[in-house]
Amino acid sequence: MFWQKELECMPREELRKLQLDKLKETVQRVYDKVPFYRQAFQAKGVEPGDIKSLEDLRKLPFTVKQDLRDNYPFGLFTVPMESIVRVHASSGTTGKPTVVGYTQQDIVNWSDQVARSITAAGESSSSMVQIAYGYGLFTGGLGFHYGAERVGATVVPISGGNSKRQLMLMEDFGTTLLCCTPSYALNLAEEAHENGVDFSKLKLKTGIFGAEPWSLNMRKELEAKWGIKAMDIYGLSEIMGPGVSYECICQKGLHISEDFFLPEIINPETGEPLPYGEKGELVFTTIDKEGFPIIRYRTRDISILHEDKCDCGRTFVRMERVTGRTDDMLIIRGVNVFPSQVESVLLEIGETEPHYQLVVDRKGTLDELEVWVEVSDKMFSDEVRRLEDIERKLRQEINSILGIGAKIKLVEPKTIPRSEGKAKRVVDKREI
Ligand code: DLL
Repeated sequence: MFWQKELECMPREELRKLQLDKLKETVQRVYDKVPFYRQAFQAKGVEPGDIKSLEDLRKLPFTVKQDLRDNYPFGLFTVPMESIVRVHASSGTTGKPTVVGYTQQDIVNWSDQVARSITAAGESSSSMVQIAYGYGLFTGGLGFHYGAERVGATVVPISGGNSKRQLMLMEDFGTTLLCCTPSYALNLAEEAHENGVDFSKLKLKTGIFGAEPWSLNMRKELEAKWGIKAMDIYGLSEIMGPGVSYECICQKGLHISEDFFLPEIINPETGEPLPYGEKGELVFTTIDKEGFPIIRYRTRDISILHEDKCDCGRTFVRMERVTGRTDDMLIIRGVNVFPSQVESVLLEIGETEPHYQLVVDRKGTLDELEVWVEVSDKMFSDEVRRLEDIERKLRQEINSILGIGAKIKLVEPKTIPRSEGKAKRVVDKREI
């Protein structure tokens, strides 16, 4: 068992003391070692000595993704390169990737965080863990790998893709825990079905899914299809990787490893911190990272924090599942639309397949939203009336949830590209 009870269940007063000590140390260190931070602090008229309480955190400037790019590749590291044992990077859509670095101790801490997540999901040293997150510069594969080894489980480091092989090993090795993106888990379930895999013979018990937004209805779908508990895990490379927060078996939000990270929710427009219970953009400060500490990093992810105690006994604050990113948000005819809202409707109605894509285009001056969604072979050969009925139902429901009209396009099975990692939910053809 890997259960850091003394930390994960620490009384909040004690935790706050620990956090403040660590915050002060981190702030002093970035100020001393990283010219970017010294300048940013000076521009805001703040010095390390001004941090006397956790509330003083809000005096510090934010860090954004562009700051990482401007200091590419290693400009924000606080230790000499000889102390860095690993780098990861995320590609982003344009230009240079953003690079992060870890010391030996950072890797130990990160492994502990992922080990906590695996334990909280109900898995243990007797688990057979199939890691189908991509290995490489992406933090998913190696992050889970070290965490599962830390738990003492048996690791199957298969990486993403090659579904037939995934399924063969899952059966032959008796995988109990599958780690991958929710969209790939869905894709695999479909292939298993098509290949006549006998689900009742599988030993699979748990999935730990993350790296992209997924709705509660998608959770239900994955739990039913596989006959497992589907747990959410959140993280980002700038902060650490997977395991920044994780679900326990209560499945009531994700516990943030608060002995390592200070979370805040801010109003994305004004940058003002918001109280617990209010929705906004997640911001993290790392307080125990050697290689690449980061101050008030704006994640662009939207969530809500809750401080009330969880039935599992953990005292760490919980964040609600991330429903989208401020930069994933589509603005269609002035209305904010998140792909996860559409996903939720499709799965709620349940008459189509769970594979979908939002296609946005501009006709003249007007934005148009099309929701492409697959229907089964059998349904495709059904009466036209039936298909029209489904279309109408979806149109009405999406209209009432989003507040804008969308065209529904029912497409044949396998029309929508399958993902092996993060799914591409939006095709935006507008030229703005
Ligand atoms: O996706 C780390 C990770 C790997 C998390 C495996 C969980 C499992 P990045 O590639 O840097 O890191 O992407 C980070 O992915 O800011 C969110 O927008 C999104 N994301 C990650 N986990 C979740 C989740 C990894 N559980 C970005 N729900 C983050 C929703 C998520 N979005």
